[in-house]
Amino acid sequence: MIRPIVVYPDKRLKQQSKPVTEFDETLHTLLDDMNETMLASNGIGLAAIQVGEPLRVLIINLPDEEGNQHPENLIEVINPVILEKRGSTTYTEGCLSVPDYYDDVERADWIRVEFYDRYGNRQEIETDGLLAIAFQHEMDHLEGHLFIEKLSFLKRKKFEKEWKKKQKELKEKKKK
Ligand code: Y12
Ligand code: CO
Repeated sequence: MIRPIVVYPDKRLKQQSKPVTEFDETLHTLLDDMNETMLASNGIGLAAIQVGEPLRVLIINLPDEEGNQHPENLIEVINPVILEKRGSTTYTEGCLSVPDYYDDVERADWIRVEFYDRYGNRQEIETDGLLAIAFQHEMDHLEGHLFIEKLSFLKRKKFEKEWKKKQKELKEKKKK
């Protein structure tokens, strides 16, 4: 089932997500719904809080060179912890909870992460490039942080101004 995506500035996005304790059917349904929701919105990553569930759950599915996403590339990540990180890289990020806004964000270039799969099995991954960026972006959601918080003061001010203008325009359009 596709679930509605929580959009900025909804307060729920500031919530700290809680660890998963039960690797049961409810969790599996959440993961399946998140995947359906992410694919329907052309996303490559999604955290549970973005569908209103304050749990430490996220999914990532990076597209191939042709831009296609494959089910076998889906990574389901539960209770992740970054064990090690190195270097720095900058990438123009976007977020389904901040639609139609993209900006450069600096993050670690390489990370080692521990997490659990949907059955409660411990996993470890060492990764760099886009996958490392996606992990860090989605893990920020678990702490109640969005990529726009990493913008410079001036860029953030410009974003807020543009965002308010867009919301106003959308409101006016709905009235008609
Ligand atoms: C690198 C950078 C950021 C991430 C986090 C995951 N981000 C996304 O999945 C963003 C998806 C997104 C999709 C949009 O929709 C379309 O392109 C049709 C979009 O545009 C609108 O909503 C209008 C914005 C963001 C992982 C790796
Ligand atoms: Co996001």
